[in-house]
Amino acid sequence: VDRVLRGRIDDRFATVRLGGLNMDAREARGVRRVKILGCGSAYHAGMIGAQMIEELARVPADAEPASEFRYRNPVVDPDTLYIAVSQSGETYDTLAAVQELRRKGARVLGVVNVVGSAIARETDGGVYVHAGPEVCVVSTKCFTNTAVAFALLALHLGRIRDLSVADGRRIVSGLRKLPEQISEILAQEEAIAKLAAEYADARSMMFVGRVRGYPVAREASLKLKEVSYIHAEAYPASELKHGPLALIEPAVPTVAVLPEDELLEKNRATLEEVRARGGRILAVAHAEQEKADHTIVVPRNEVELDPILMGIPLQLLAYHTALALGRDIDKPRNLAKSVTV
Ligand code: F1P
Repeated sequence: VDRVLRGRIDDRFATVRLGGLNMDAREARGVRRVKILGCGSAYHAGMIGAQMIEELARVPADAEPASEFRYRNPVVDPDTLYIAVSQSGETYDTLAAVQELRRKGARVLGVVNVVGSAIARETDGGVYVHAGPEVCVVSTKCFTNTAVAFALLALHLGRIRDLSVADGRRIVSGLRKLPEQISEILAQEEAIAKLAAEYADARSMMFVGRVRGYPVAREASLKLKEVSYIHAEAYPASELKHGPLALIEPAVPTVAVLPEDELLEKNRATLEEVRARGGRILAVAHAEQEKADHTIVVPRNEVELDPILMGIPLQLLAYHTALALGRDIDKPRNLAKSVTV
């Protein structure tokens, strides 16, 4: 995270320098919509990015799996800024979406880790996330750094368009706190390993979150699936009552992501619904949750940055669950480093 922030923040003016965007202020003001495309963890980081861009720059934004986008003959809109996200920069579905968009005259930026990769070369500009090599197949630090890169991009667009200096300062000081806070979370590894051993008997796991918590829930469920092979579902918390509550029982614990935003009370009500059905609950929150069986407490920052912090303990949870089950974490079955077909 230090690396993605380094040299990019101007504290005095609460602005960021993203030289590689190749987009001047006039062009940035002309963006009417942002569409973010990626696969797997990159798609989930893109969901976080879309929320940040809506919140901080007030531009309508959404994310879609690149693999879906490329097959559905999408309407390509000249006033939409397209952003392709990829750790490897080689994922074929994402690359194909970029090539198709550019053929149709769209502006496409990349948020990419590997410098000089195919997606980095094919896009009009972008932000490198500087996460270093992902030594294992699954994306972890790159997911976190991509979310930070999106916070920078959202701040940049926001300062050009709508965001007040005061809000800019608030976000900048939050970004500055991240590396130390992440170290605090990593220092809880032993306790998280114990929790992982406790929940490793799960038949399936349910991950829930609302708005800022939802992309984190999705990514946490993907991480668990990828490395532990435990079946996991992720739902927006309000969708639980539209069917999936039927799955809740003691063998199906719920992991709830609870940012401390205006939805916290609603989220606590969800915990009650799960509890009433006999489900165990592991919460990720900024304070102990009495409705949960266990809480992993993460440091407070600006709520907009919560998705960055809250994903990290759940990456550790997936890792230690896989370890407890004796899985080969660095070579998970059926997962390629980059999917190039
Ligand atoms: C996308 C991705 C990863 C996943 C695995 C397969 O890769 O879905 O998120 O962990 O490596 O590919 P990328 O486009 O971000 O390189």
